Amino acid sequence: MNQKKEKMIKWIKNAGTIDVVYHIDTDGLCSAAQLIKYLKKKGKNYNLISGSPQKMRHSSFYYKLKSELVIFLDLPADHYEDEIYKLNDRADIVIIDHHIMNKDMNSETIAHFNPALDGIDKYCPSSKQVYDLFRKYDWIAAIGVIGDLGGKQWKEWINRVEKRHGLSPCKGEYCLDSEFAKYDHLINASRMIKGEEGSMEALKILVESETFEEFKKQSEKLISWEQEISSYLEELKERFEKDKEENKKLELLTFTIRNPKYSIGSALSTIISMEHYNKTVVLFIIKNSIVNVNFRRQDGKYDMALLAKKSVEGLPKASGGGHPKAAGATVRIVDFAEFRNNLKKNLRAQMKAAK
Ligand SMILES: [Mn+2]
Repeated sequence: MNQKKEKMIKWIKNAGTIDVVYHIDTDGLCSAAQLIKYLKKKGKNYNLISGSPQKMRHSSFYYKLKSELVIFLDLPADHYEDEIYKLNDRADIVIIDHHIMNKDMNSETIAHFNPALDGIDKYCPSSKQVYDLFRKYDWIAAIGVIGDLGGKQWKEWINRVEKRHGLSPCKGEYCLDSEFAKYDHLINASRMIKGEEGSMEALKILVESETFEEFKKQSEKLISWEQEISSYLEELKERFEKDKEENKKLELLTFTIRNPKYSIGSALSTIISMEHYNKTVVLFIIKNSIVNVNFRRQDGKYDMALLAKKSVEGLPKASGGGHPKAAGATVRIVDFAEFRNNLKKNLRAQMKAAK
């Protein structure tokens, strides 16, 4: 880890400009904020590029990366090794990510951080990985860790951070009762309402706030967005309880939403799955000719990343993956029926294997 860190610090020091590619969820934004603060302190120039596993599947995405050093945060760059190696011909690469590892990419010109490589044997969101590298903004890391549902594994650490900032210690299993969790909601809301522009706004506030107190004040402007999202989520939660489809044998709850007002798939599936802890929850969000799918299974009995990945196999222009408890997929509407069959088949296979 130290050698890798030294290499990264040296590359940062020598680079004229640095491309920072980050995932636009709370964990990705909190990872980016910590890194950007470091770059600013060092007087470095940087470009911010928001990424997602979907975007990274396309070669055209990599045209945007023009600097001699590219840092990927909370994005499974090792899953796109062909593109990464091509990019590596013209840039040094740092990958700080905690998705299930596909490949150890470490080399002379790539520094790859993943909990699986760094001797961390528990679920560890990227915000915490970045914090462990720079050790400066614990409150930002705590928001990111809770946002990525890492509160269960990092509760003692979060309690210490809370104490340092004069907050009372959270008690809930995932620390969702923490003061820091509120700011995860605010950050999420800005992305759900305004998309990339909203997440940029949240990132800007994180970067411009030196202390947690400052951030609390600055983020007040996001509150009205959060209120709008909260009531929309409430409305959809009620609709879910009324209209969900249940497959008892497969312990599966599914729900379809057409043209939602905001991009709420990830947040809604997390909320619902917490209330249906021992069920596999799958949301289908249909927009135009595309279906976005969110998979959740909070008791960890089945692997959602595997389920997502397997269920898109053989489907053109589809992708799927993520974490064991939370995953996502994208499929074309013309393949929706086949995808649903795959989903049931693969879930059945996992149940059988678990017995
Ligand atoms: Mn993450």
